[in-house]
Amino acid sequence: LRSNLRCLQVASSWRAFQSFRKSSTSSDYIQDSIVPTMHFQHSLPRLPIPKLSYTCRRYLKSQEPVLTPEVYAATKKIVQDFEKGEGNSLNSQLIAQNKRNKHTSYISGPWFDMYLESRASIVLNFNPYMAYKFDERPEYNDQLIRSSNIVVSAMRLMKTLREGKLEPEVYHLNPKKSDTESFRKIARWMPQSIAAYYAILNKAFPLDMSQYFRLFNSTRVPQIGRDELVTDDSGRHLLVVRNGHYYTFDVIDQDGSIVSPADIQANLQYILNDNTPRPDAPVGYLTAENRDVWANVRTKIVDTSENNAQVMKMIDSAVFCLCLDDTSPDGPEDMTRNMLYGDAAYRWFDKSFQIIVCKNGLMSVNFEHAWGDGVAVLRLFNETFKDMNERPAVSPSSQPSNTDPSQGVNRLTLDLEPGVSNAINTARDNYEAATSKLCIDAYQHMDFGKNFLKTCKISPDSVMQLSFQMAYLRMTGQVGATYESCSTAAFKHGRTETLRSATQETTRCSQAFLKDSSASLEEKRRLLQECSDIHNQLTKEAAMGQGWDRHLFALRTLAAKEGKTPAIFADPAYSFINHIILSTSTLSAPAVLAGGFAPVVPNGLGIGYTALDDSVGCNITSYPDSLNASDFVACLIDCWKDIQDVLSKTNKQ
Ligand code: BUJ
Repeated sequence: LRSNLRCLQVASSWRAFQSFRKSSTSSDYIQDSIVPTMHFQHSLPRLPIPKLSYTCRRYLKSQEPVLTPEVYAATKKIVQDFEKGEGNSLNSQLIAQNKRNKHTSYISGPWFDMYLESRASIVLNFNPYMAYKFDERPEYNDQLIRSSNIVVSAMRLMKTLREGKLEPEVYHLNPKKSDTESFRKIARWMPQSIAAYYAILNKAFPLDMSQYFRLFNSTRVPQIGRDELVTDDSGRHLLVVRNGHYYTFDVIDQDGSIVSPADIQANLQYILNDNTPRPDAPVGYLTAENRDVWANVRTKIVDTSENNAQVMKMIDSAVFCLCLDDTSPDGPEDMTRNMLYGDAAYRWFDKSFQIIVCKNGLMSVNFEHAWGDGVAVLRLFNETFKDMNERPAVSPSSQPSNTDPSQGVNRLTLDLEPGVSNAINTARDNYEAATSKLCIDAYQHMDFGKNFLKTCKISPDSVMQLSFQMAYLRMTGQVGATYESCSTAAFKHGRTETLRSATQETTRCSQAFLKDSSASLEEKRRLLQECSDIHNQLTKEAAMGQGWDRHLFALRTLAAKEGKTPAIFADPAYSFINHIILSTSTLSAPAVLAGGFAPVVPNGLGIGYTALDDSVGCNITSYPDSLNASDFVACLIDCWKDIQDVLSKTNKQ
């Protein structure tokens, strides 16, 4: 019932979202796709529930490298019993429930709950960031120019999306065949009920776009026990945060058109020139608090006055949050500190996304994770970057309009009771304590990249993942539980699957690369190939929804609802493999300068990485209880050199 209700909510929000239509000039759009945005959505394939026997087999395969043989034997017995007994009946229930809920995926509900029920601060624990490359035209990196342009480009994207003119997101396996006009012309005439099948037959995989309606006008609102995602697309204003002050002004006019860029520029200039001193208790810190604490304080704020209730409504319904930082991050560590968290007097972490623009023009997206995943945010990222480059709304010679910005810009003020100010001070102390512990190091290795690895017929991602295993083994003598995020957006309401990249193969290979190993060059080359082969297989499986993590997670959730904890989940080995030491995620897009996230456990590492044509790079975070990020980077560089050495020597032979 709960999941049905949620679906109704989603459907009605989507209808309201689409009803926002109005004829505007073509400069208000980033594109006019001949295939409507949601054309494939209705016929997307459903996320499969893997066979229980496959899940058990895959789970045991992932456990093998992290457990001792004795512990593994005990876990194997528990898993076999689960498969024959309790697991079997839970799985039948899951299958039946899934059949009754054809509009969604079996993971969607539990995954929203996982995020929204967590009471931990969303800062460091959930929100990641992605940084944009600088504009190649230095004069466009001026803070006012860049922020005016990103606002207009984001609004163009919002309008394009809402009017169904945004190209559907499609992963083209064979772009020459399907990323073509003729494919689009045929696809648009296909009835929506079969359009995705047609695309898939052409090796074009349409991706789920159900998350997109939460890109704009959306906020995670703290509530006791479980937060709520709120989308109010009647909001026409932008939220701007600077120096503890919160401002709004309209970026969409009453007719639904984008406000003139000159007016937007004038309003942003006005905010940048505002010298009002920083308040003693900036409310932004609260959005980084424990969620129950924040929920209680927020209720107090809202109950204090009608003005406060209105202010909160304005914040929640704003199109997005623009953070105008007074900093100029210098170097990768400084950038990650600024963009992953920064000064919370310049943030509202609950918004679906914040765009942070620094004094030196460095710009990032920091996003709340409950509503959506990397695919939707990357689309926002890529489209806005492209639009700002190709069709910047303002240029260094543009003059802000001479309308009076004090009429359009609202500085929001809250009536804060002493209890609330105290809560903000505590929130600030907690924030400083948590964020100051984070260690960060990043490195770009210029000696090889995808091009070289492809000539060796080795999967670049497998080399990256193997290098993490090697470095961890060299530093600790152990195999750490490892998570590689993999999108399952090729399925209706798919989210992510975990690719368990620590395998028997990576362990064998990492051991063979230890300094005291007697493995020959050929032996090492063969082991590298084995790692690549198994990694390719695991990648395909995860992307097809054939991992074990989400399936077991759904079964565990189902059992918990009945007050049961089957032995497989009480087994310490299950907790062990889910205490993620190496949390990894990768991104490579032309617009991306860098990105990052914090470790998910105190003794773990957060590893953002990229494999580019001629270089590989990583951005690593750690806490004091774990391996240090910089030590790990140093060891990683040695591993990359050793792998390259073996590959180049054996490639020549
Ligand atoms: O897996 C999931 O469900 C969501 C994951 C969660 N987690 C981050 C914990 C793995 N979320 C994502 O994967 C989204 C992450 C978005 C940021 C990715 C950053 C990648 C940065 C690469 C660039 C580093 C290059 C530095 C070079 C100096």
